[in-house]
Amino acid sequence: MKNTNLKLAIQKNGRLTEDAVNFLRSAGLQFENYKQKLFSSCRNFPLEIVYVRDDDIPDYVESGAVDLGIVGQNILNESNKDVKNIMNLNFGICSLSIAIPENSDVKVVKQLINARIFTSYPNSTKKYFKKKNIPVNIIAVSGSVEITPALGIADAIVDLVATGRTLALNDLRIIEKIYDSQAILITGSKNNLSEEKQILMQKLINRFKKVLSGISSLPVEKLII
Ligand code: PRT
Ligand code: ZN
Repeated sequence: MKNTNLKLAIQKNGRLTEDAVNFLRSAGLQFENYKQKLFSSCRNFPLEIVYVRDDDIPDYVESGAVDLGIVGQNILNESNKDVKNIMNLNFGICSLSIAIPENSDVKVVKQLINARIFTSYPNSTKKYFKKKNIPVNIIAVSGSVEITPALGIADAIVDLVATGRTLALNDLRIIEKIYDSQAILITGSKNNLSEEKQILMQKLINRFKKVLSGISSLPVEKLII
């Protein structure tokens, strides 16, 4: 039987999970505890919520494996997939920033010429320095980027910053912001959705818009009448 339910991917277990679940629930969607499952079906809307690694979400959305996804703008900027941002969701707020040791003599980014820059965001970093015409050595690592200056292997890092506590703990300071990021709702640019699914998606988007504008007062028992 053809499954006409919409599919929405969210992060399975990470910084965006709780906020994404709360957001969906505040839009009136009713679904079971997400922790034990890889997907949940909503009781009151033809929607399946799929729980995956955040890095995989743009791929699943681009290929049409899921119709919608909630992911950090940073992941999208880094992965360069053919998906579109439907709306900013106002959580997961952070920035991708360049940081240097507290005691560094560097005052402006231009002085980072030929510097060794460690990051988990090599594409965003490369793009930024290329645009600025500053040649640098970018070294990609998968995590714990903040430790690399103390190890003596990095002159600067490029990493996500939210409160700035992690940088401060590691005696690092921001010298420049590359971009701001927050959680966004995405869909595929080229997916051929059935008319039925398009209508459902529009209903869901309208509902999300109401939550974001703080005027959601619709009954939650039944979303489609
Ligand atoms: O397992 P999976 O691959 O799904 O998750 P992940 O480990 O790759 O990602 P996760 O859960 O750490 O982050 C998910 C998303 O949350 C990111 O892609 C961002 O969109 C968003 N986000 C918001 C953040 C932060 N704030 C953030 N502060 N992601 C990471 N950080 C890290 C940062 O890398 C640094 O290590 O927190 C540290 C800095 O935080 P502050 O508060 O000390 O500045
Ligand atoms: Zn990830």
